[in-house]
Amino acid sequence: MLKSSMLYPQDSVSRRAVRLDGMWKFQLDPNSSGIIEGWVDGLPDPDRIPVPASFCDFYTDKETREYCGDFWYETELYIPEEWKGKEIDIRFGSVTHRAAVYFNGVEVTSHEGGFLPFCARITEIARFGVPNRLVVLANNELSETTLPCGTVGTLPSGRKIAKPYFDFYNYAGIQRPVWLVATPKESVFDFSVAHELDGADARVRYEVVTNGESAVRVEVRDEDGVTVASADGKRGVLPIPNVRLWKVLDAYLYRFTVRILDGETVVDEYTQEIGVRTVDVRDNQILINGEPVYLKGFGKHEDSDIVGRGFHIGMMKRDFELMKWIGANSFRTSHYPYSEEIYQMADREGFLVTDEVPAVGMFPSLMNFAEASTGKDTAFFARETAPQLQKNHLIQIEEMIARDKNHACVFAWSLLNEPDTLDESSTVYFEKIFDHCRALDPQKRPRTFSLLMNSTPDKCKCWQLSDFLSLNRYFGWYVLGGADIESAEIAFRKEMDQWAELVGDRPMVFTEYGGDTNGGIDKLPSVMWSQEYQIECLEMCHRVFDSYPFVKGEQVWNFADFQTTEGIMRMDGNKKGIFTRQRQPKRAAFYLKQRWEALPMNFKSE
Ligand code: BDP
Repeated sequence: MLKSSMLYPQDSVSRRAVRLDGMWKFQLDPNSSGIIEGWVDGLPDPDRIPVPASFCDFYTDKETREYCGDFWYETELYIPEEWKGKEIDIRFGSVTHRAAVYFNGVEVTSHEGGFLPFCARITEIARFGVPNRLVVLANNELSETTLPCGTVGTLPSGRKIAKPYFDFYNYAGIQRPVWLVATPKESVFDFSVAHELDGADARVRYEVVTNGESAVRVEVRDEDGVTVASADGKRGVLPIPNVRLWKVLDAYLYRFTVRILDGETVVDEYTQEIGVRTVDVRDNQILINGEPVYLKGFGKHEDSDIVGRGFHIGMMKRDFELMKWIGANSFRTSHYPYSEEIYQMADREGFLVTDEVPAVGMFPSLMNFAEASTGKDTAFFARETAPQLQKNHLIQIEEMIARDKNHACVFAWSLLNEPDTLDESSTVYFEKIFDHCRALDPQKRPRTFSLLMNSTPDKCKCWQLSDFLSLNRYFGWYVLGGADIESAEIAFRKEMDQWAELVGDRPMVFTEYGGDTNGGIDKLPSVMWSQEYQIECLEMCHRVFDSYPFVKGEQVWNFADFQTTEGIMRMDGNKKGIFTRQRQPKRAAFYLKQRWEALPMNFKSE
């Protein structure tokens, strides 16, 4: 059961939501002495940094950028007198990777996991008319029991450094918006919708959770504000005659309003946009509203200059414009649930989103992307850390589904990225994860996970759990790159022939493929890292995809270059972007645009 409501903050007749973003006090706590020294009552020697943002890339010294351990934030806020009698919360879009929150010196909540929201209820200790002190103790250490997985190293000087089991930089901080929220004592805690189509009509099955017994009424309005359906009660079915469906790249959003009523008086009102659409996987096809869709798009990251993983509304807008320009229709939130604002935009733009939980690094190697092809025997899920890891994994799936379940854009859940699948212990671990997801999702969307190179058809013990298969494959890059690309294609086809024997009626989507490319290097003839080679590598992969009818999607790795841990495999970050980190096209972007604009939405099912 969730500790707090996951509903996105909003103003309504009964609610108020105020952003607390801006310059906050900030201080590192390398000895973890802040609690004993009373920092909960105010930071002794703070700097000031922006919220939301990762703290790392503001600084010019390595120690601060690479800092690993406890760190603190502080701000001051006023609570309006008119809010007396309401429940008051501080809502964090996320704090990476964990946080304890202190309000006026009292611990009000703590939260594990860096990519999902949580609330701190402050009603009892809120002061009106005087400043209130909000202090957050955050921590960015990784371990094998937390998501994502990694460990902490110690340098000779005693300084801790992050050792992620994944390549993206371990950005941390208050990376998403923070809100001060007022809700009535009796309020809407949660709601869900699920859709069925019947000819030209739809039925929206709904369920509302409130914290009281007062009557509930729900209403659906179209984009012109006309009420098209309404019903009384906490659960029921709303018939929408002549429905305008949410379609891929042709979104239509109804407004779904829940009201708690005391007679005719509105006690609470909450409104969210919903798209009416169905999702099915059948006969090697991914079906939206019964119509086959071929996925074109990317694995992405929340990553940009200076603010790191911090939510940046301008960057979000630019990314969607680039995705529309290039002819994409989908993306995966690799490797963690993204900011909520991004799903709202995907709903509006009609993009399909595979929503991924931060289950990455679940493979026993510090550099899984480098050792992907060694195929050595491992058993990550047989370790003694696995039960605790699984507990956290299940909680984060619950929080992710609670947060994102009503988004039309979310058509699938990705439950792991490149985990160990070679040992029986993986199957045991996975089954619980997949069952939990199915049980929690009111729309019973397809579940998948991205298979590492060594999860081959003959060795992988878990692929059967996926409703559609997701493959990460680097033929032509990590495997047989450069002058060997001809052999890469042969090896790729050999593996695909084996899959063809196995997949049955399941579709397959490529969730990663491509190669590192320096946007400044042009070479004739091509060499690895040149822009020309990136195109050749993609072309080779596409030739392979196009020869297998059950391949129903291609999501290139990555949308844009992104920052990583330093290493000999990375030149100031991962350069597999089709766009640079500054969101300008590499040559491959024009090639992809040409291909994707030519592929019909129902490619291979025409
Ligand atoms: C895969 C990972 C991804 C890496 C990518 C790469 O899923 O996070 O960035 O390879 O090596 O192993 O570029």
